[in-house]
Amino acid sequence: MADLWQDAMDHAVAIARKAGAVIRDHLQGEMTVMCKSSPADLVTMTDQKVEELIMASIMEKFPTHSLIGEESVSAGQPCILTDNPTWIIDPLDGTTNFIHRFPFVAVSIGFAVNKELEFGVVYSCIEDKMYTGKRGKGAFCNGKRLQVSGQTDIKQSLIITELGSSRDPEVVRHIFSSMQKILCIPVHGMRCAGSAAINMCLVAGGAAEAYYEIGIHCWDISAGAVIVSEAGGVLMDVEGGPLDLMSRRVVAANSRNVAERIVKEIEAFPAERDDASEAGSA
Ligand code: LIP
Repeated sequence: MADLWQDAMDHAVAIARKAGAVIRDHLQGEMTVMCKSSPADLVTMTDQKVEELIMASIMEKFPTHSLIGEESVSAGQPCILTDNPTWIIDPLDGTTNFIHRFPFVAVSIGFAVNKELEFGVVYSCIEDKMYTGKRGKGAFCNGKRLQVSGQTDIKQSLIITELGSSRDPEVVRHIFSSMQKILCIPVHGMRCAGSAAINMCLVAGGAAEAYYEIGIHCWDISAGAVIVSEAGGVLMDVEGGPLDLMSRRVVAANSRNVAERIVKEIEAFPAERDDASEAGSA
């Protein structure tokens, strides 16, 4: 069916644009910064306000759908992906960037049915870039089709990762050890943009060959996952095998070749699953 979920996707684009305008507006004002799981895992009133705005708008139009949102989960809501149509929302991906006015922040909205991602919308609101991907229909940025890079030689690749928000010395050691090994393959370079969603869109658009991270959440990567795969890229777990949205681990690359080469160098470390409390209560 050609237009399945098109109305939901149109709504996601409209609400992401509206949310992005609020974020841009709040960039100018005073910010109240709070900590979540660590002194570097930050949240602002803007994250919370924008999530409320997005959720209220979705509930009004699609009252039977389910919602998973970063700030609602932080406030104790469950993080469960069921077969019901489910919106997976990061109202402000790149909160640390936002706080420092480092200009890469995004609204990220993924949508899954029967646990399969149907579309993703990432609005990089300072750059005013609207990225979209719909299963079987391609990926676009401001209406222009996206295609991953054709570079499959890891030694000529640019790799994106993040330093994450944990300051546990053991976690930091693993992160730097993986980076050192990848850098010394050698690759052309490594980058951190500070937003998982934007990192994935950069891979989708061919600006980098791969992005990997351990410690992200389902709301950081759901939308980007559709955009990368619809741009011709591949998604994988950091130890190979299929991507598990709830595992807090991701490799997104332009090709299987590059993804598998990175996987050989990544030092995996434990990260509690997004659906851990559900698994525990089952
Ligand atoms: C952030 C991610 C970033 C990651 C941070 C954090 P937030 O999301 O996009 O890539 O390194 O740990 O999860 O918290 O700004 O929505």
